[in-house]
Parts: sequence; C-alpha cells; structure tokens
Amino acid sequence: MFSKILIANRGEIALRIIRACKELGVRTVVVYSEADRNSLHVRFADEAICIGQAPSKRSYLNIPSIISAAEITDVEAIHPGYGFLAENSHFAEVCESCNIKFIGPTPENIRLMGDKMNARTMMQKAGLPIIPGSTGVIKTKEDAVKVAKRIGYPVIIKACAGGGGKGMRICHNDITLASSFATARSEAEVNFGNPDVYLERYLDSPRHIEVQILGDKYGHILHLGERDCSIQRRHQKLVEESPSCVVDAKLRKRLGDLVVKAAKAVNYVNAGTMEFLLDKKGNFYFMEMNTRIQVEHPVTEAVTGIDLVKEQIRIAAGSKLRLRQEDVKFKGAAIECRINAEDYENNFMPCPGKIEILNLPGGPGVRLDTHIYPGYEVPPYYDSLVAKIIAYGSNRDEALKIMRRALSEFYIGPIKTTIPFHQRLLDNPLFIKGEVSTHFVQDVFIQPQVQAAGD
Ligand code: MV4
Repeated sequence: MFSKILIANRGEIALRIIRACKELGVRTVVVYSEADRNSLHVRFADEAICIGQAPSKRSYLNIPSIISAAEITDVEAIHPGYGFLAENSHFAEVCESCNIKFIGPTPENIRLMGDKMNARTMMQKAGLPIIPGSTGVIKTKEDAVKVAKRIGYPVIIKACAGGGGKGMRICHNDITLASSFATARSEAEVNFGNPDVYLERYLDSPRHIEVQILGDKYGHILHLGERDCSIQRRHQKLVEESPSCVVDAKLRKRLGDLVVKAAKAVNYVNAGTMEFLLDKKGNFYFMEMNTRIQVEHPVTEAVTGIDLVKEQIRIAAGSKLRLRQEDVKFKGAAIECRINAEDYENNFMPCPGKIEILNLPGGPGVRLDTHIYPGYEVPPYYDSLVAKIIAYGSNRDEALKIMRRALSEFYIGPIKTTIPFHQRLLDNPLFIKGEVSTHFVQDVFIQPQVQAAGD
C-alpha cells in the first residue's frame, strides 16, 4: 500500500478520498486554490499546498503546479477525483512518467474512451448493443443525409470529443440535418478542439442507466450493478438510485456479464462506468464510458457494501480484487439527492455566497457527503455541488421515506439550494411510481412558465 498520496481535487470528493486514505493508513496531501484556503479538505489533510489562483485553469487544472506539489511532498500516487483532470489522458501519462501512480485507468483506457465514436466502435466489437448510427466519423452533410436515410429520423449529431451531452443536435429531416451539420462541426471544433462528429438514431425519452465496474491490474473485472440517473436537467444529474425500478435480477446479470466482457476486451483497469440508454421497449444501448469515480458512486457503495474509493487506491497500489462476482451481493435500495447552491425557482441559477445557518441531516439510513460548515463561503469559481445526501433502506419505498425525512432536517441559509426541488420531486406521484425518463424534469416536473399578458 502507498504511504502517502496527493489528492488533486476539492470539495466533497477531496474529503471522501481523505476518509478512504485514513482508513487505509495512507497519509494525504491536498492541493488548493486561493479561493479554497478555508476549505475542509485543507484542514483534514496531513499536508496542503496552495497551487494557484481561484480559476480552475490556474490551479486544479494546472498540471505543472500539481506535479511540483507531488514532487515536493514525495507522494507515491495521485487521486484525481472527478472533473478537473480525472479524464485527461495526458495528465495520467505525465504522472506515470514522473514515477507517480495515477489512481485510475491507464492513459490508454482514458484516451480510447475519450473519443466517443471510437468507444462506440470498440464496445460494439466487444459485444455491446449500440444505437443504430454511423460506423465512423461523418465528414460531409451528404454522408450525414445518407446515414440518416438508412437509420431513419429523428437523428442526433454528437461530437466525438464531446460526451456528457455537450455539443449534441437533434434533427428531424434532411433539410435540418444538412443545415445543422456544419454548425455542429464548428461547435465541436470550438468547444473540444476537434470538429469530428458522428450520427445516431435519436431515442425519445429514454432512461439513463449506468453500470459500475472495477478492474484490477491482473485482468479480474467485476460489475457492481446499475444506477438509474434519469432525473437530470440539462445533462446535470440531480438524483441517482440503485437498483433501477426497471432492471430486474435477470437484466442486471445480462447487462453485468456484457459489461464485464467488454471491459476485459479493452484491458480496463480501476473504476469505470458504462452508460446505457434504455428505451420504452426495454432495449438497452451502450452510449459512452466514464473512466473515473463518479459523483453518484455512494449509491452503489450502499447497495453492495463495497468502498469504491478504497478499492481504487488498492488497485492502483497493485492489489488483486479480493471478491469474485458471486461474492457481490445487492441488498436494499439507495437514492442520492445532489444539493447544489442554485435557485431552482429561478432556472437553477447558481447562488454562491456565505452559509450563515446550517443544520445537517443524520440518523438511520442517512449518509451525508459534504464539505460545507457554518461560516463557509461557497466560491463562484467551481461547480455548485455543496452536498450529497444518500438514503439507504431495505427497499425503494423505505429509502424514499428516509430521504424525505433527511431533506426536512436539512437547512442551509441564506443561500438558495436545490433542497426544495428535491422535496417537491419526492412527492411527485410519477416519480414515486418510478415512471420517469431523461425528459422528466424538463417536460413533466418544471411547469411551463406562466406567459405574461399580451404575449
Ligand atoms: C442520446 C439521446 C437519445 N438518443 N442519444 C445525453 C448525454 C450524453 N451522454 C448522450 N445523451 C443522450 N444521447 C441518442 N441516440 C438522449 C440523450 C440525452 C440524455 C441521456 C442521458 C441522460 C440525460 C439525457 C438528457 C437528454 C438527452
């Protein structure tokens, strides 16, 4: 095991990684920006190094500063958390070339899955069902129209270097496809530095189901079941749960077996997640792979009893997975609500600022992952996640009851948060029945704004 590692992140995930390290007897170094001087991750780590100014580019994304901090403190490994440099294959490579272990997949795993068209091709070859679409990058609008003729409308244009919903366009006929094509390519170039796009048949109101995997350096790979992440807004997930209401033990095994086979085909190492869309007929299709620990990993930890962050560190240190697939048992139901410093009644506008009053939830079945405290100032520079509540019960209904109770205890003021959003969601009859899709928040839940007179 490592004796000391560096955590190249901030907020709740930096604390989460510190907790795993303390239990493993690993000392911790954190890096922080000038805006995070008073953060808990700085206080709870064994050592802390300021690496730059508030903007991420000058601190948490600054590879030379982070590597310097690692060299000065003589750490053996770096955990990137999620976001920032977590899926930067160049960073993973730099770490390895400096003889620092990157706690995550290989640089090649990251690079291959970072190109979404390439991931699609590789996963199809490895036996995963994919959405009907182009077999490669599409270079001209004429080719795009040809592919659309074959797969049928509506279609969706996606950027190869995109992912997570950025840079997608839906087209309903030849005319809109031909006219959107050049715009999609130039947007991809501007946003991701790569104009390449591909085409897929557009599925209407699918569910977003993802499967967690863990692989060690010796080719042993486990799946840890699914998470249903359909409750999201503008590609920002708001609620995640496991198990999914629409995945039974038989489908879980089918998905799990396929995912493990596919991960083996690409020699996948460490924690990863395969994202699928599930259509109304119950067909599922591979969409993309995330090569990092995800925000919503605690729901999987709750239902499997496996500490994913400790496993990540053990795997990076060269340990073999101690479990076989038969040993992974799924028990109970877990749900996570993401508490963001956002005003949900005002189009989820970010609301950074000082937390003057704070009452934290607790009690049976409640896990709270947060970095906030009374007097903490939420900085405007980073994402607005301030806490995650995870409720765990013997079944979904019990987990929902625990979550309602936890939300009622949670008070953060005077800044606005998504707590009232979650309270309304948890009382929605369709949500309670589990009848949701990725369009639920926008179409069903947020009522259309009342039009002004005269409009
Ligand atoms: C799709 C789709 C429908 N059809 N692809 C959004 C995130 C990115 N990973 C891909 N996404 C989608 N791809 C096809 N062929 C609908 C979405 C989508 C979505 C997916 C998952 C979670 C939320 C979503 C919200 C809107 C659209």
